[in-house]
Amino acid sequence: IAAQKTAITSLETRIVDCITTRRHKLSNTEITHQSFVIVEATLADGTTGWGEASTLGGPRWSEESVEAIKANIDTYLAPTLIGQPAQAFEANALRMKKAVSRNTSARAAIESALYDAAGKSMGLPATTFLGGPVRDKIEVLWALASGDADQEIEEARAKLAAREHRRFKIKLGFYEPKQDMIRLRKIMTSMPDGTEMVVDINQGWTEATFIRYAPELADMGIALIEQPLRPGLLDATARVAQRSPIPIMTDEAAFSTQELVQNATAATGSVYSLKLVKSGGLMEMKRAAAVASAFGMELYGGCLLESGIGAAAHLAVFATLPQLEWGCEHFGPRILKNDLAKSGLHFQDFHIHLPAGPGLGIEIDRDALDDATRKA
Ligand code: MUC
Ligand code: MG
Repeated sequence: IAAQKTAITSLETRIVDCITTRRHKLSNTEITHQSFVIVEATLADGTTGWGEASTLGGPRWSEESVEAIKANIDTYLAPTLIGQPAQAFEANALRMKKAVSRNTSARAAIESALYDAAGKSMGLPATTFLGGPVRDKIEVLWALASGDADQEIEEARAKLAAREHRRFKIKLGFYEPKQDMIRLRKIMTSMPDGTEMVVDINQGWTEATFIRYAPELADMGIALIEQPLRPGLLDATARVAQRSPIPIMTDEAAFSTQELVQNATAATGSVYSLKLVKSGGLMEMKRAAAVASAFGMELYGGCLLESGIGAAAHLAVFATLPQLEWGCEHFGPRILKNDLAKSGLHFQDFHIHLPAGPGLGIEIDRDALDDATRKA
């Protein structure tokens, strides 16, 4: 009977374009809006659940574009799930894997919507299906990425004053390293002593550039270096990690858990950034966390500038992890002019709080969603 009540009756998709509060620059792309595919799952008892597939700069940060995600969900993924019980999470994940290869963002969005819908239908938070929470708030950092040091200093100071963020991530690699060092030093000398700063190079450096500039990063007290080299450069990244005085975080180099194992075995880094867009689902992201931990890596709760919908799905998993040494970076809801969730997510005292309530615990802002929906 429970299965009938929670049978999936539809999986509706829409593309949304959400304007950001400022330009966000990465080594290989820049954005002034975030595009997502929003999935609305409806169950036989009328319950609905929400999921979000995030992209960054079109099919640039990863190979999926919103147009492809929507087409692949509508044509190949949704039809395999209609009639299945929403809470048959493993079986549904297998069905999706059988229907498409990779398409991780698309599969993760559907899985989020099913956790949300099943949870709401049963009156349980999504975390219950993932082992239950072991924390109810997570330290959350903010990313500085306008490329203008004065603006970045002002932005960081405002976040500190509002007690929203006290750890920052800065994007490097869109300028020459020399220029980036000047920019970074200016920012670091303007921050309170001990401010934790992560640098994300998004594959922008070579091994030689790394060897040349890592001592400067160490001198500035940088806490963590994210994805300095291109994915696939296992040997070079391992050499870099071995000589680096600062821990290296693996991001784009490890989407699948197999890629994570290859990187961990090659010792390319000692921290792993968890993202739904990489793992392809909530369960798989939790498994990736276990694999990384088993290799002795520390964990970082990564993002792809998701709205409150995607952030809540990540938080449901992050809250249940035995370890999450580096906290998370789900500042996405705050960099959108209009977040797609109107309640549930709460930023306070440098932390993001786990939404309470059934499913993902958020309420959708239908006006914001309709306004952002791309017209055909
Ligand atoms: C990335 O590579 O980490 C996440 C935060 C941010 O500023 O960019 C993204 C992608
Ligand atoms: Mg990154």
